[in-house]
Amino acid sequence: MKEKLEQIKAEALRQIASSDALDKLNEVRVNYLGKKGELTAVLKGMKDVAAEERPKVGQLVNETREEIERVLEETVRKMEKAVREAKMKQEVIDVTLPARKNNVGHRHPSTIALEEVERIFIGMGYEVVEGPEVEKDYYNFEALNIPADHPAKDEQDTFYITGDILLRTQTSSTQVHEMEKGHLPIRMIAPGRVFRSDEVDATHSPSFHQIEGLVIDRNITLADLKGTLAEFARELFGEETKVKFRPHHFPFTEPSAEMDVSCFKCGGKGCRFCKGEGWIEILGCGMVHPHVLEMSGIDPEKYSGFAFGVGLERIALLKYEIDDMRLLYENDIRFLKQF
Ligand code: 2NL
Repeated sequence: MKEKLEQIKAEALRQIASSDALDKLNEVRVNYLGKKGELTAVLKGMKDVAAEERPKVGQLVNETREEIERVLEETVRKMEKAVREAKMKQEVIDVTLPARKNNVGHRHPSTIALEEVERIFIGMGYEVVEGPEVEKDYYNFEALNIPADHPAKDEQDTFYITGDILLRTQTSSTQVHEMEKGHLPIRMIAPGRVFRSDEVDATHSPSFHQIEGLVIDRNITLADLKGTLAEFARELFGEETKVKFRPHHFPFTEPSAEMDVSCFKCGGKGCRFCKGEGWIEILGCGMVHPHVLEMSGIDPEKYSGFAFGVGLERIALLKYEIDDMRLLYENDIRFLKQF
């Protein structure tokens, strides 16, 4: 019996020594110390041992079990430590490595200018409304009092899709849709892409962006137009900015004007930037023509309003002192990075 136990112990220790993974050690534990293990089998065979021998054999079995358990525990601890150390070595962070460069993009200069204009008008209680780029002739021209024989309607200037459907040349069409809804008063701006059949040069593009504004309420006068647009100019170009209105003509407003701002480079003295004028043209505006109100179902006896239109690219070029509009469309990263 003693020999049998020695043999079991030797075989168990040999298997422990040759185990190269934790689950192999667990296999050894099950095979030798488990309920159906070899040592348990020996204990079960005690009934065949003479009664006076049993305590001695029992003690021997226990000693064998303890020895196997001890070696097994020790080997498990060593192996767990080795696994932990290997993992730590693998996961080491080299804090001296250069950081990976994080290339964050930013807004296009035209977008910056648009959001600035939106911020100013939202601050004065205006709504921002968008509309379709493909329009009926009626919304782009007729409802704005632009007669059928007006030169702007020429195929030379406007992209027609059919005789009656076109790419909008101004965002006024969005404002006509809004007037037709009949919810008054109206205080809105309509930013968006517009199209004109122009050749590309430093100041022209067949597709550019416009922001139009429209206010309709009772008792709106030219004083409201002047005060609003003067405040807009001060917020956009600085508190010192002065404005000047020159009479003009648009079919959709009466009276109409163009607004200049005092040059924000020289303060109005005249410089290279304003070509010695001291003033820079910035937008067109006027009191909404009574016929335009009437066509959209608004009673010009009860309501009046003012409107204006400003080119977004023109604002961006002025604000960032860019001298060629094409730079805004080419998306050359070396140019865009500067804003
Ligand atoms: C410009 C300036 C302007 C308007 C646009 C407008 C819109 C409605 C009614 C009346 Cl719905 N007017 N828009 C008014 C004045 C000027 O744009 O330089 N346009 C070519």
